[in-house]
Amino acid sequence: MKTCQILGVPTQSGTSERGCIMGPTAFRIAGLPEILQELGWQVEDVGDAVPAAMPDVSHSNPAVRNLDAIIAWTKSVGERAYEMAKACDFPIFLGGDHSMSAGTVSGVARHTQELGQPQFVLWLDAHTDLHTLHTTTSGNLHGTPVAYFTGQSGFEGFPPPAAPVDPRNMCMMGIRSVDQAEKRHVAEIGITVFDMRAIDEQGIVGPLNSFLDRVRAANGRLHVSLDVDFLNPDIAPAVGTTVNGGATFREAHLIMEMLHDSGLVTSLDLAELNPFLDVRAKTALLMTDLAASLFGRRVLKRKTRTY
Ligand code: 5AB
Ligand code: MN
Ligand code: MN
Ligand code: MN
Repeated sequence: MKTCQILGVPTQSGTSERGCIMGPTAFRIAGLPEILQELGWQVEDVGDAVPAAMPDVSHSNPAVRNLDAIIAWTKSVGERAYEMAKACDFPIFLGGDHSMSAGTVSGVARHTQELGQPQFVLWLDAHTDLHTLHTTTSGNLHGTPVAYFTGQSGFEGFPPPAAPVDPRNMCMMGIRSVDQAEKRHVAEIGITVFDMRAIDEQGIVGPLNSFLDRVRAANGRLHVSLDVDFLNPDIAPAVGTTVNGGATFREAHLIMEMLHDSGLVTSLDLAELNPFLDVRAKTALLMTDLAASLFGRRVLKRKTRTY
């Protein structure tokens, strides 16, 4: 039986909006571990990560918020993610704001490097999260994990990622809010971006298959990072950074179903769920159902849930 470990990563220091600390609990109440078991996986919930000791740090950019806490989380989550990637077939990380992914992606990529395979990342988000400590103007470090784990400079005080992800092995979908500094950066380092305009024009299937073909051809391992704000806010209101014009219910499920069929995905983040902002748990339930599609739940067998 395929094994999966689930780790809660209750970060919220990466955002100014409080509530992401409740994210892992909401996923557990929504029944994610049991659903994956029903789908034939051997599931172990390994509890919640705790941050390492907070370093005494400051930064020249006065906007930067909670740098000590984010460094502490990145250290501990990076270790936990690395251990999980070694110990099971499929680690799942329940966020927590998206600063969690500085740790999760760098941790799984370290194991992938040991296996001698390339790490690929599919980033499903309204945002590119490509700021560094120097370019962020909001100071919210959930806007920085991609720059960190791809090994960009500008992360003084952080442990350098053991195996930086090659930006050319990254694909972003759903993008529709990018700051000036990120725009320059994204083009420069060669990330493939299918923004919402591209999805409007081409749909999901062509763009996603072109990326999955590359992962397969390179014998890569694929990490998927799903930010709640990838989804349109009317179906997924439980997030601090809503942006109109996001992915629909079916676009999102189709991505998950195609990812399952590809057999290429080896780890997953469910990021940015803020249950404090939810409406009758509909976002927590939708995110859980999306994970279920990624783990093989088929439409004809799907239980109907009322959101
Ligand atoms: B999320 C923004 N670029 O830097 C900033 O939700 C938003 O993890 C960051 O994608 C959003 O504050 C971070 C304006
Ligand atoms: Mn994000
Ligand atoms: Mn986002
Ligand atoms: Mn930012």
